[in-house]
Amino acid sequence: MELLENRIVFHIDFDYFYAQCEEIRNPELQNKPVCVCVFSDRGGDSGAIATANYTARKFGVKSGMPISFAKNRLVEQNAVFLPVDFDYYISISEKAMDVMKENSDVFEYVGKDEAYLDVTKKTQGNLEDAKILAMKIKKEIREKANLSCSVGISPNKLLSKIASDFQKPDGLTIVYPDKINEFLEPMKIRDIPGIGKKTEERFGEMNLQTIKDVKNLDVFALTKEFGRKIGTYIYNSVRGIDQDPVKEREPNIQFSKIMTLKQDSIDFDFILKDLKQLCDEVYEIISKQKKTFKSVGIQIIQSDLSIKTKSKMLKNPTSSLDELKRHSENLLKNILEEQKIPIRRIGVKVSELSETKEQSSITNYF
Ligand code: DCP
Ligand code: CA
Ligand code: CA
Repeated sequence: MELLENRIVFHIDFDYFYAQCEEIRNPELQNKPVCVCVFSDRGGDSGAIATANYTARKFGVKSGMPISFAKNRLVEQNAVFLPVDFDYYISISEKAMDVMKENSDVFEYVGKDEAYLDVTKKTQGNLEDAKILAMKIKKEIREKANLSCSVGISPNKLLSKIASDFQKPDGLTIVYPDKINEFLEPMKIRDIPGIGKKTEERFGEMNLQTIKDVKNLDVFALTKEFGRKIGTYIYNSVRGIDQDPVKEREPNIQFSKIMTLKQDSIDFDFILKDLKQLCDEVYEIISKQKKTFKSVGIQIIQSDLSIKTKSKMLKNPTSSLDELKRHSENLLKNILEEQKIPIRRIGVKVSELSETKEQSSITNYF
């Protein structure tokens, strides 16, 4: 068997992703605090901050915070609050993902703004070559997608994930095999991916704060406290041990189906028939692949061939055909309200996909 300790794994994560995309679209935003918001249906400022640029973060704005809190923290800062635009972020993400894919032996897509790359063969296991490759990837992502990202380099996914977060934004952190303990020990337990607030609190009750502190517990104590699976995970993680291979996984961000109407039309009932059929077809694909979706969109191509899209972010992920039809129907109604040019083609899209039954990722246990 190949020695897993001799691997070179990158974790690459885009910096303040949604907010950076907004800055790319409108460079004037760069010097201002920028908050990207998920506004809820209730209107006004109800909803949460998806992310904010680093200027806004200086004022304490964080992902998940209510929009009204963020507004309070940013009064008189000339801050900008924008609604999320997933389609746009995905188009930028795809360009950057292509760069990473081309530059890896094995490419594992994790989400819109991050991926793991196994580059052991490409770099012949040499960390200096790996550093040069990482700089090349950063440069190419900057050129092709205009995007800054942070890279973590180490022998495994766990350490690289922690390392990519270590010097953000625009970071590049290498964890050399003989410096693993030095790197990990001063960190908070919470810095281990998958360790949530509850687990941190339980360690707090035992008066353990840092990763070094946790190393005083043997594997029996840990499994007794957290169960075999999580206990072993923590035991290994605090020692920088992670055997999980980088698994080939392509972005699977969205599914869509599109068809041409029998004749150009702006008639709701006429178009609805086709729309429902498209929903059935999209549903068939995603149910086969056991996916849930959290966003529904429709696209129309008008008789002058120009394109319009509308989408709706749902509160919770779902795999229901009824919901897919209901939301698509509403979006169609919505579009037709202001539609003057006849529609030639119509499409349905689901995105924000996840596995129906979350895979056995450790994070699910916390
Ligand atoms: N996101 C969200 N809601 C959250 C957390 C994140 O909608 N509670 C979205 C917006 C982020 C994107 O996911 O731009 C990526 O999340 P990250 O945790 O990687 O954070 P950022 O990329 O925004 O910032 P950074 O990686 O620079 O810390
Ligand atoms: Ca990020
Ligand atoms: Ca991320």
